[in-house]
Amino acid sequence: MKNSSFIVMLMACTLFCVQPSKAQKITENAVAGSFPLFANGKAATLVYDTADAAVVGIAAKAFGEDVRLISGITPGIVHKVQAGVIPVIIGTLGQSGLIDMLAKRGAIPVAAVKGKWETFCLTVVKKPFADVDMALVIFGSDPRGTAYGVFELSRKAGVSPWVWWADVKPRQRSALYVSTGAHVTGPPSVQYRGIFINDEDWGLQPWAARHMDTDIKDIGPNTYQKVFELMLRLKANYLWPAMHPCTKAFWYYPGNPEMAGKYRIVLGGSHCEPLLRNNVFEWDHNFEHEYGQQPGKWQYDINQEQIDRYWRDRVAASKNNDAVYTVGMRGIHDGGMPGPASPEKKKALLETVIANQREILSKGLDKTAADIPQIFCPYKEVLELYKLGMKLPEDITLAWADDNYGYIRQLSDPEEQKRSGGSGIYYHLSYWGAPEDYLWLSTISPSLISYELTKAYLLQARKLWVFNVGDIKPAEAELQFAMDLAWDVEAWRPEKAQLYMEQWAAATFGEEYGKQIGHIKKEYYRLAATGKPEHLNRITFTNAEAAQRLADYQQLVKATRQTGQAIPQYLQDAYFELVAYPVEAACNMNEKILYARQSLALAAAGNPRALTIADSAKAAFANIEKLTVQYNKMIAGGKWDGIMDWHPRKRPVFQMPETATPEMLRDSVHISAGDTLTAPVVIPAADYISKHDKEAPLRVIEGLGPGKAGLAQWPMQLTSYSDTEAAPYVDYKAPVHTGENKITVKCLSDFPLYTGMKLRYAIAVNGQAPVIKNIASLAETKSWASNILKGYAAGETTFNSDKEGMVSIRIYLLDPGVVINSIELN
Ligand code: REL
Repeated sequence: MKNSSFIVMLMACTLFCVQPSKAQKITENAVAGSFPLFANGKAATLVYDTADAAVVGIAAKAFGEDVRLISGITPGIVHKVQAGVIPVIIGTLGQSGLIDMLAKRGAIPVAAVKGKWETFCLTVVKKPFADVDMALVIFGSDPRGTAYGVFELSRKAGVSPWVWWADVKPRQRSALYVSTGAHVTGPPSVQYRGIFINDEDWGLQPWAARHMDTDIKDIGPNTYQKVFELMLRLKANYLWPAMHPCTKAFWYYPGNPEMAGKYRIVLGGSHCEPLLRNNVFEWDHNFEHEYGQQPGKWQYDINQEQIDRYWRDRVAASKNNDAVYTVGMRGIHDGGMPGPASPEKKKALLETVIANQREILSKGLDKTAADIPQIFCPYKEVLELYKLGMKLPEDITLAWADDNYGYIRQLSDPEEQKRSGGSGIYYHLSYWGAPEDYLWLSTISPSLISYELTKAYLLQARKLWVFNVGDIKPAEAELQFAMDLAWDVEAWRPEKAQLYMEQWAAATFGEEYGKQIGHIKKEYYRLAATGKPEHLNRITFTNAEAAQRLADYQQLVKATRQTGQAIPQYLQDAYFELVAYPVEAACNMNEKILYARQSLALAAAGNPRALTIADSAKAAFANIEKLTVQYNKMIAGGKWDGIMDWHPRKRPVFQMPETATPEMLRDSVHISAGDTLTAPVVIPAADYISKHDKEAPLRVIEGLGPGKAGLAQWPMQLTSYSDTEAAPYVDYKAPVHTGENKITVKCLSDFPLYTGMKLRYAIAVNGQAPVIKNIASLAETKSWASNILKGYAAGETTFNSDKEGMVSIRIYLLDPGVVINSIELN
């Protein structure tokens, strides 16, 4: 190319090809060239083309309402740019005439957005049209991208995604301006990011029946409409709908998939709901109504024709929806697939099922199977079949599951990482099942979520992340974290995750409360990491641990109340839902269980204080109910009536435990009151004296695992060391006594990265030969159950000392994935 033509092209591009620049600021004061969203009692007019996808209009209207909440002014919504009006032009490339016109004129940075998944741009454009001075343009690569762009502006203007779902009212402002520049966001780190509404029996279903879909008394289109709006605000796109027997199937109400279509939500089904069929209702209860005959057995080798027909019909019905289809087969609900007893034969049957399902999909949707998004979720017993060497077409996404408690069972090995369908994750923020549920409060920390999912991302699990969110409430903050991470995995890496809640609280309640609420959340997660409130009756604590735990919880409640007093009136309901209820409820649960135990111990020793302590336990029990009545009946004008249940499934932990009685003291009955050990010496893993980590970096990750922090190979190098020769290590000093010393290394209760890997550390005391320990749990075993309840896995060694004094302890981290939390001696 000649120099002169190059210069002409460059000039043309400077004039007509707008380049993206840094993010705009939203300010209350006008700065040069900024765009007035609203000012002087007037709001900019929202403009979108009616030819664009429905979700664009939906987002524009929701945004109009957001502006009204902040300013008191309802912006006009029109479909053509009008002379003299200041517009916010909203639309999708290739679908909005207005946006395409701006693109043609080179007024918006098209190249940075076009053809990308869910990508959007916010840009202030001068003189977009001859008779319009300036416009704010929000345009997306696709309709969801456009909607995300609109809700991104809402968030920047101070409207929380929880504006409706947790009553987070925005702060009123007299003016808001958007600074100049064009900012492109996306594509997201993970393609499909979603939620699974599960175990809805004690919250979402009764509440929806009472307040939202009163005509059908179920979770129906009105509820889903709100769920979908929330999802768009959180930049989520994928749903496994509610599926318990208390709810009729999502597809039973035609309004549900219709609504999903309008909101551009991609539909799916859980691990036991292949091809979008909900079997508990549709096979077990509604088949006869749908087909005029009995379904027969849910067993593929003897009832294939019927089952195929049932799947075929749903695939046909789903033609107009975006969907990621689950393939495979389990029992009607959450059990193994009926069929041959031999695992080999079962595996072969499962392969046949999947082959036939792909044919059904291909014929039903008139596409080649490889072009239809599908997932296979090796959940529980299915993982064992998969591990037998099951053949799975490579375009199917492998959706690896956690162990239901936040630890991912396994990820793709180097061969699996080459699959064209990639892999994804099914992860729990809430769970019903053995060894014990946690359906009430949401207590999983951002640090753990980030550690597990960043690790998954590193091993290429980038196609789909779906989170079991129970009833959505009260997992609001954790869900928002999960979605923010799925959108941008770099933003909240494990080493930064501990800071998330401070930032979240500042955005939700105001800058001035960020630090305090961030600290409250941090403590809340730390305490739950060594015993979720729902698991306390299954965990023993030493007397010292119990006393410390109670003191910490009471301090936390004090801080929560103090901050609560400062929170403005208009955010009180939100504060109760998002901060105070979980903290106070968790504290009361600890008081109930631990005071009850303490009262028995005191009674056994004949101490009359036993009765006062028993009263404290009973008061804590009563408080839990009182707080829940407040949630359901008193806040937000009764809007949440039915959403919160303090004893889902009436598990024993929710009952009032036995406490000391006057009779016990009178008769000096001696009863076992649990563990009364004295406390061990605890050395937090972060307190090492020196570290040697040239080969593989070791790093302290705050908020990960029991205690304040975990020490891990991070950033993860994916290298295992067969011995200690070249492995990274840390050194500690620890006191020992004469004779045998037990040394316990407490670690995150995790799994090896993938089949064939281990989870080993090595320990060497006072220069002795290192002892290698593999702390990997085998899911569903007794030791795994005990580990996940108490919050750690432990490796034990002994050291014989001929004198009392200090010794050196060296710990080598041999495998990626090992996280050390503390070294304890007694
Ligand atoms: O994926 C899950 O977590 C579920 O399978 C379980 O939580 C279980 O099905 C539960 O819903 C009980 O019915």
